[in-house]
Amino acid sequence: MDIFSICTAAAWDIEFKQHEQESALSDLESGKIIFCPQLSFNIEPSERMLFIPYIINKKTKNISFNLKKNHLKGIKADQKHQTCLKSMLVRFSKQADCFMNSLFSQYNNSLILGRTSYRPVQIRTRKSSARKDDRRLHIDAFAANPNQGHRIVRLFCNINPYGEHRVWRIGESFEEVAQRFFPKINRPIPGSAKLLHWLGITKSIRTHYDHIMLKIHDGMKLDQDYQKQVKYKEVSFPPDTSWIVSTDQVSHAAISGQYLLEQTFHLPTTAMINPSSAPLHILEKLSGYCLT
Ligand SMILES: O=C(O)CCC(=O)C(=O)O
Ligand SMILES: [Fe+2]
Repeated sequence: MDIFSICTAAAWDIEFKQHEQESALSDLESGKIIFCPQLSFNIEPSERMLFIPYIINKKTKNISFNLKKNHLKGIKADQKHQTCLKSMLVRFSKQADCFMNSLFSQYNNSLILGRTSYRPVQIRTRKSSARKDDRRLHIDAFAANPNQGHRIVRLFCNINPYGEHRVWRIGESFEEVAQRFFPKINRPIPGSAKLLHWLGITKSIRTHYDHIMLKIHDGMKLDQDYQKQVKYKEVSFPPDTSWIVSTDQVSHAAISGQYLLEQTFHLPTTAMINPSSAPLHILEKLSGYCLT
């Protein structure tokens, strides 16, 4: 299977033809990366001061922004930088939202806008625990934020001002990942989901689906032999390009690059045109029971 589906859009407020929408949607759902080589984010001259890696709080991987709450998290900078970053992220988030709802209008506004993030740290030399190390192939699943069967769709935009590409690896298909890791996963301890939520460790109930996805995520990252032996393709995203990918489905690793914008969307599996390709359905087929 081709990894990429090319989208030639050159602006964020574009109207797509029906056949463009249909093929982008079917490609996204089947696990391709929708690559937009002409879709760039315009940095205002005053925003160039944000190209410094140390505005980030040491404990976090990136600076995240919640548009609804108008709240920045993970930043270590003065008020001037914070205000500037906020205004850049508001603009990016709104443009990304507009673009996604137009390209995937078949979802009828079911895409839920999630966090926006700014990633100013060089990935190649970033220090992190194995579980948090995105340089290892993984599918996305988050310990504190259960998805309860919702999909994770992300739009990335490389804004590196020095010509540096974002280099990723793309691993095997979700079916192959699931077949390899699912058989090793035990069922959650009865009552543990409620306890985790009660203790505030998870923000909502960790469903059986979330339990399995998290175990697959950790299993992939912590298995050194798997990381060394599994087949992958290396791909490279130049500055001033954007790409959209279902990161809960597509095995990916970010190898190098600096200065990236990212917008997360969530999508109920029921809103998909072909829900049988969703991790939820693939795992339900493997396990033989309902997971949410
Ligand atoms: O920062 C990147 O390039 C991607 C990291 C990653 O694994 C993700 O956002 O899901
Ligand atoms: Fe990821």
